[in-house]
Amino acid sequence: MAEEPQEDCLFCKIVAGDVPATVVHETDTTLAFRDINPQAPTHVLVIPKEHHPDAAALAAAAPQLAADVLRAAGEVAARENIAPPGGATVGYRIVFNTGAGAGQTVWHAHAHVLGGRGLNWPPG
Ligand code: IU
Repeated sequence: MAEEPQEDCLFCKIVAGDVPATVVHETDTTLAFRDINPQAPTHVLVIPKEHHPDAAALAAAAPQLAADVLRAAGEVAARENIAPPGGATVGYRIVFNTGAGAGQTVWHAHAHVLGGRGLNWPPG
């Protein structure tokens, strides 16, 4: 089910162009921009342009759109030169923090694409 832009949603405002962001990739349905507080040399957020509150809600309501976000995340990784193949040090992480206890602070579904350094497991 399509959701309307939410007036109080930061990422809806970025989609609308009302809040600036450093956009690195855009498709008809997704937008990718650099995180303002990067946790790795590459830290890009990929969002559906349509408002969904988190990744699970997105996948349940709009599975094709969820797939669009994942495909865009892969395209961002390729552009940022963090995608395999490229040797043992190349790789990236796609993270959907879901719920406050997992660190979600913006209630518009978004994939973090992180790479450009070694990434430990398990995550914190
Ligand atoms: P989270 O998974 O909901 O915690 O991710 C939200 C991210 O949005 C977080 O990494 C912030 O640094 C980032 N962010 C941003 O890029 N631009 C902003 O204006 C704000 C947050 I507020």
